[in-house]
Amino acid sequence: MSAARQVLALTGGVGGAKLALGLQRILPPHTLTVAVNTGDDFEHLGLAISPDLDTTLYTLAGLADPEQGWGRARETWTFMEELARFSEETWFRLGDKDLALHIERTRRLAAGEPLEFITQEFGSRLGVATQVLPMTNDRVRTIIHTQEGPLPFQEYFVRRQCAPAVTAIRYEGAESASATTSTKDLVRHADLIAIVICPSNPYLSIAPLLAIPQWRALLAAAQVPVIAVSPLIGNQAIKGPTVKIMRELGLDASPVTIARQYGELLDGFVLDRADAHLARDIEMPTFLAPLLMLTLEAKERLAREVLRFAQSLRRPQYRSAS
Ligand code: FO1
Repeated sequence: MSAARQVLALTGGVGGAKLALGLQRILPPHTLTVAVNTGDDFEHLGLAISPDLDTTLYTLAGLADPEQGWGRARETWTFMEELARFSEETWFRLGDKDLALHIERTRRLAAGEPLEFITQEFGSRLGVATQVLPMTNDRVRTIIHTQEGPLPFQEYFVRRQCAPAVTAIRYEGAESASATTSTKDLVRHADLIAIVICPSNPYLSIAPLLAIPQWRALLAAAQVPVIAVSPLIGNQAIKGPTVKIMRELGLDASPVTIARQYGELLDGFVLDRADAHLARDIEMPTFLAPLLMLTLEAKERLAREVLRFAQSLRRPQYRSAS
């Protein structure tokens, strides 16, 4: 693979970042771009928090907490302990090291800098050889409608631990949001070879990006294969509440449902080897690979297989040239 060839990965937080790390490790430096969900972003204690961006940055920099997947490894919690003396707002845990990023991002956003530039600089200061970008510079907020009423994303996910039953999910602001200039340029770039949708939660992590009309148009017009990796193995999520949410929304919790939802955006779908029998129900080329990424080697192996699959697919004929 020549050094100029570029890969674009779309991801949410912890699950998707694992494949992004595998891709980063097998690709030449500066040939991977990761566009990250910002529907989970929120303002907390006066700070601008972008959890999925930070999870991706920390993972690619080798700084993420290995057990929980988000936040910093070897974190200390003095700030939270002191905060608990003065406030009840302790349900969302901000570690001492992590806090630095939130404070600096908040300062720079308030000074009018786009999130894209701030994130690019954080990436280079962390020595990350991958371009990490927000899905948009605009404000998009995922709202979870539940049987108990609408909840902002982090209220649902962290404070309520995904307990309330989901009735619908809205991505506020997505209709009028734009993709970033860097991603628009990349999708039209002659050296782009593949777009990979990571095995992130389709409803919470990938759908906010796909709810941005400009992103859908970019993917539809892309002149390279777009493939997705299943976040489910059988009817089990690799991580998180995907299956619970699918059942609450009345959907069959199966990789087939997810492949059909991505539908025409995709040229191919990667299934776990255990799901070989599902391939016949998926109306596009499929590829079988071990999807559990418990080790660094497993992440690299999946990344290699995913790119090999993408490159085996013929350039989509039905797409109009951009
Ligand atoms: N997840 C939790 O379950 N509890 C937390 O207290 C928490 C704090 C937190 C702080 C910074 C950050 O970047 C992420 C954090 N997360 C926490 C993870 C995060 O909220 C979710 O995993 C994502 O939004 C879903 O992708």
